[in-house]
Amino acid sequence: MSKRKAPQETLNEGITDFLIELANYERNVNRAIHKYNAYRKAASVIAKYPQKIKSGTEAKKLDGVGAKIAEKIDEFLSTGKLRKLEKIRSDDTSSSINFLTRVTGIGPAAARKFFEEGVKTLEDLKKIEHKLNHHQQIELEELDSEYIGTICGSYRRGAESSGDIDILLTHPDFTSESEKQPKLLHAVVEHLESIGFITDTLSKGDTKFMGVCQLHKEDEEDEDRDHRRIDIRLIPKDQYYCGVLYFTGSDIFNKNMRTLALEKGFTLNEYTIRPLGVTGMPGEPLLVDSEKDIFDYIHMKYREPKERSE
Ligand code: DCT
Ligand code: MG
Repeated sequence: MSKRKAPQETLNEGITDFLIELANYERNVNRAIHKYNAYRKAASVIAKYPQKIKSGTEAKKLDGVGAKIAEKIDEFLSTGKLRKLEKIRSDDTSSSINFLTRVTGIGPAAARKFFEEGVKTLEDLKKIEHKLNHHQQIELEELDSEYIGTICGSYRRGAESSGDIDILLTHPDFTSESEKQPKLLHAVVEHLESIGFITDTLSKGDTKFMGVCQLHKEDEEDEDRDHRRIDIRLIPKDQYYCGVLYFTGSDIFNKNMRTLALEKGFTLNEYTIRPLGVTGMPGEPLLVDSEKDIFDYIHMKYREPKERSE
């Protein structure tokens, strides 16, 4: 469902965006809560203003827009940017503190304290993870944008309804050669528990979680929730796409594809695709960086998930 903005919200979006960025800077970096409030108030009245603002003077007529903000609006309207913001963005201190405050559970005060102790980046935060509280740790994992996840099974094939939910997860730090990384799986599970999506755990291992989740039915009473079995698997990055292919199915499609692979001299399973030698012995796993790579190896035309019923 797309959340379209009311037209007046987008009319002066350039201005409201820079005001909010300045507000956050004042709160997070300078701890200047009055300035923060002033920028927020100006952003809010401008967002409600039903016309495109053409000058600082015009904006100044609005309650909450003073001379200094009007000046910034003029600068923004004539140059498309703001020197003050350019400076803030390029400043190491403010960008680090702003970054740190994006980890929920780290407020401006804690962010500054971390910064002063030399903790400035995601890497630094990971090193002192033991010092973070539980909530901060979960959000830290979430902030890690390198996760890759795919909902597989009949859902990915576009089925109207699915018996269960199969989620595959990977991260570049986790490969079949690396150490196990159960935390990569557990952080995601804990997050889904904290938002009330996962309701029960049947089993939780290093690489596989089995449990129950609840889906809200949009058009029904709040209490009426739909419970589903959910499996989440953490897969080494180098085996991820063979896993995605397998768990997308269908089972019949998989069987047919494996048969074709064998005819072409490859053995394919949920982990790897390997060439078969003359003796029929499988060789080393082939490099796979997408589902399409697997189709290509066996000279099969790529099929979209919704075309994989058989
Ligand atoms: N799979 C397979 N062979 C099997 C069982 C499963 O190749 N014997 C693969 C293909 C689908 C994937 O695992 C997930 O299995 P299910 O959840 O059982 O199937 P589904 O297609 O997602 O159907 P449902 O809507 O019933 O969950
Ligand atoms: Mg399924």
